[in-house]
Amino acid sequence: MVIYWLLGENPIIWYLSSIAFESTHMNAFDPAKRRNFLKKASLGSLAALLGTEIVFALPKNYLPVALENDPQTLFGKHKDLILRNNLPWNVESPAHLLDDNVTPDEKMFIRNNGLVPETIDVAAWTLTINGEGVRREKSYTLAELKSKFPRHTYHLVLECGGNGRSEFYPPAEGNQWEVGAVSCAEWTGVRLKDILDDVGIKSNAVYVGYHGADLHLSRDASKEAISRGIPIAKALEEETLLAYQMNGKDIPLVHGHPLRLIASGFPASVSGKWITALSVRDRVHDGEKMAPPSYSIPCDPVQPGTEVPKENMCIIEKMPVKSLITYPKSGAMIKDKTLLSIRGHAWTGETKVSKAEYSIDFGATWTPCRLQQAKNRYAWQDFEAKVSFPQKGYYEVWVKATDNTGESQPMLTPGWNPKGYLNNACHRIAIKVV
Ligand SMILES: Nc1nc2c(c(=O)[nH]1)N[C@H]1C(S)=C(S)[C@@H](COP(=O)(O)O)O[C@H]1N2
Ligand SMILES: [Mo]
Repeated sequence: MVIYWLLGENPIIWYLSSIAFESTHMNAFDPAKRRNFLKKASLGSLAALLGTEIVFALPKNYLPVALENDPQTLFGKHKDLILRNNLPWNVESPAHLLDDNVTPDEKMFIRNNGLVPETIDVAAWTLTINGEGVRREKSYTLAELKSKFPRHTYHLVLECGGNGRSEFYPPAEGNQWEVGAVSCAEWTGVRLKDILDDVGIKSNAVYVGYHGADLHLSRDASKEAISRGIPIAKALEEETLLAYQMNGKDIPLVHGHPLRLIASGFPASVSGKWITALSVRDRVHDGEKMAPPSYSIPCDPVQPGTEVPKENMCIIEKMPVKSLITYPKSGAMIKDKTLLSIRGHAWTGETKVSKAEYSIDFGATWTPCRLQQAKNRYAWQDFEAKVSFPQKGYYEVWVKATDNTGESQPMLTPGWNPKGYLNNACHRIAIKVV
C-alpha cells in the first residue's frame, strides 16, 4: 500500500507503509486502530475481544468501558504510540513522533514498574527528607517547596536504561523497546541541592534514594514498585530537580504528578515519579531495583548469553552518547536529484555532544550534520543535514554522534548484557530514491 505525503516543497513524495526497519508494531494493540475497529465491530466480535459474553445489549455507539482503557483515553497519549505492556503501563513513541525539540506530553514514552496512583491529594502531599545522612529530618508541603526555594527550569533528557533492548541477541527479557523510550521535556522545580542544604547533610552521606506513591503490582502496600537513587555528587548537580511542572504545566499524572525527581544523564529509572520521601543514605541505596541485575551491567564485557554473577555487575550511572533521526520517517521515498532534509537529536550523559555525522553508505564515509548547542547540560541537541544521493535506489541513512570525551556511537549493538541495557547503536532509516 502506498501513502501519499504532500508537504508543500518537501521532496518526500510518499512512504511505503511497510519497509525495512519500520517496526512491526503491534497493530492489534494500537488504540486508535482498535477503536475504529471496535466502532465497526459486531457485538459478537466485541464479546470475543472481551473474552466473555455481553449479557445486556450495549446502547448504540457505546463501547464497553473495559476496552476503553488505552493510553490515548487514559493518559491523553498520541494515537500512534506503541503499547508495550498494560500491566504495568509501558508505552513507546515511534522515532518520527519525537521530532519536537521539546517533547510534548502526548508523545512522551511511559515506563512504569508498578501501578499509577489513582488519586493524588495535592493539598495534603508532603515530601520527607530522612535517612542516616541528614542532620534534621524534615517534611515540606508542596506549597512550602514552591515558596521556600528558588525555581529553576531545564530541558532534560529522560532515557530508559533499556531503550533499544529489542536489538540484543540472545534476547533480554523486559519491555522490547525499539528506539523511542526517550524524551526531552522542559522541567521546572526546585534544586535537590537547595533542599539538601536546608536539611543539612552529614559527611557520611553517599547516596540519595527515592520513595514514590505508586503501588507494587501485587497491591501489597509493604512492597515498593521501585525505589532507586543517585550518588550524592549527582544529587548536588544544578540540573538535578524536584520538579512540579513539565512543559509549563502541572506534571501529567502518569509522569509523576505532583512531584518528581529528575536526574538526567543517568538511566531514567533514577528519576522517581510521585515522590513522597528521599532518604539520604550512608551507603549505596538498597531500595527495590537497586540491586543487580536491575539497572546493572557486567563490570567487564562478557560473551553474549553469559550468566553473570551479581558481584560482577556494576550499577549503571552515566548514559552513553546517542542520537535519533526524527525526520523523515523510515521508509520515505524521494525523487531522484532532490536533496533530502534529515533532522533529529543527539544527547549524552556526559557534558555535551560535539559532533553528529551521517552516512548513506553503511558507515564507509561520514559527513557532518549541522549541530545546535544544547539549551543546557543534559538537553538534547538538534541536528540537521541536507543529503544528496548519487543515483536512484535503496539507501539507509545512519547518524552517529560523538560526545566531548571523544566517545561515539557504535554501528552495531554494543556490549551484550543480561538485561539488555545501554544499546546506543546508530539509528538508521530506509530511503528509496525513485
Ligand atoms: N515511582 C516511580 N518512578 C519511576 C518509575 C516507576 O515505575 N515508579 N519508573 C522509572 C523508569 S524505569 C523510567 S524509564 C522513568 C520513565 O518516566 P516516564 O514514564 O515519565 O517517561 O520513570 C522512572 N521513575
Ligand atoms: Mo526505565
